[in-house]
Amino acid sequence: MWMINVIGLGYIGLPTALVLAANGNQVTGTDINEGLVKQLSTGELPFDEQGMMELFSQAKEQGVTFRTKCIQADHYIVTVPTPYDELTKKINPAYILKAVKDILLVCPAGATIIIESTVSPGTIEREIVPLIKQSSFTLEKDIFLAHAPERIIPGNMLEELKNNSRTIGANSPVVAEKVKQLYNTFCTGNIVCTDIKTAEMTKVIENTYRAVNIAFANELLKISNESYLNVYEVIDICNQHPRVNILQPGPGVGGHCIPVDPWFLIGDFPELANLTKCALSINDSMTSLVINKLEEIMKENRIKSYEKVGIYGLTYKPNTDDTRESPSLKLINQLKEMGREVQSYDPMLNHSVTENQIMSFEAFLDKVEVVIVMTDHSDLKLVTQDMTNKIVFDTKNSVEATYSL
Ligand code: SAJ
Repeated sequence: MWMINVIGLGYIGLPTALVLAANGNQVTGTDINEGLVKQLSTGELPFDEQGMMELFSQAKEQGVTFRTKCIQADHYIVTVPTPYDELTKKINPAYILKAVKDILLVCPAGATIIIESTVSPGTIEREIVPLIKQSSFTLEKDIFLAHAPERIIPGNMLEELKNNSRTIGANSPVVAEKVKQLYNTFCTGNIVCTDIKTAEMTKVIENTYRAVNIAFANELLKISNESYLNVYEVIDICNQHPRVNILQPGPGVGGHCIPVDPWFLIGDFPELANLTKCALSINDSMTSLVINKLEEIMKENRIKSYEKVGIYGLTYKPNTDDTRESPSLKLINQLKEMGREVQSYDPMLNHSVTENQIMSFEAFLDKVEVVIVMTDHSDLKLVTQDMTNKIVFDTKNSVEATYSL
């Protein structure tokens, strides 16, 4: 049995803490958010994921606990956010540094600190190693470091946590092997061991790869529109080729990872990461494309008031309640800056995340003439027939619509 303290109980840390506990480890989850710790201690989950309640019950049976402070443990797993600096676009490691400092105040000699948070290549060497050197511990003698970047996707987290292959980076093969054994307590996927900097690089690249490929699909959409071609048909046909797999265009890229991680590369290598920089600007430009198309639709249908426009879907992807960096919220904000207020609705949200958000679908439909589909929730298929007398502008190619992107 491993004694583990997971620090940062967000979208990654919480499921990780629960799955470790459910698989027989002694786990304490730590978060600075007192409210969250209270909520978890009373048996309530802060967000929903398929199978999460059942996993929570198993973890509780195995004695998982929650605290606002780090505790003494053999292994620390750091899953705090790593935002980027708005100005320099470089990684802002403040949360990881705070977590590691807190750990160093309580950890016993022999402990291993595993960073799961995404970091740009070289961050651990540059930022975390000096913290350990300043402490009373000697690195690689009585404190060990590893990087185990997470790979799970919101919406299918628990499946992916268990089945995905993953990477463990440690500068000593012995440490890597030990951390691999820890992850083997719940992960059935292939676990590859490498050094820390390679592990850091692979994680950032995985998300950059996806950002660049989505940008290609988005560029293809613009070119196809200009050529009066159906981009979805073009992509479908191209993807019949055994070595072609083009992604889907859409109204922009959301989530905490794909629109954020590539900036770490651009921030560190501004002269070299040109393709990445261009890809992100293409993805960002999709908001304006939606607005231009909306203007055309309104003109064509003689709709004057933006109050008659409603956005269906506020989350960044279907069937979750996750709105981080959501293209819908970017669209609403950009319209607002232009002095245009629109309505919105999301069947996955029971709390308000923006102004003019209507909580009932009927009330939403009553108010609007144009529905912009921004997220293809499964619920959409069930309500399509209710929208027959509306102008439907589908940015996700998911329903029969009057207009597509
Ligand atoms: N999107 C498109 N076109 C596509 C696919 C996605 O426009 O063909 C958009 C989505 O609508 C969404 C955004 O991209 O707005 C991102 O969604 P996603 O489902 O591709 O990815 P995330 O951000 O939920 O999760 C990613 C995953 N990384 C990769 O697939 C390489 C996940 O495995 C990572 O764990 C996660 O980032 C992370 O935390 O790094």
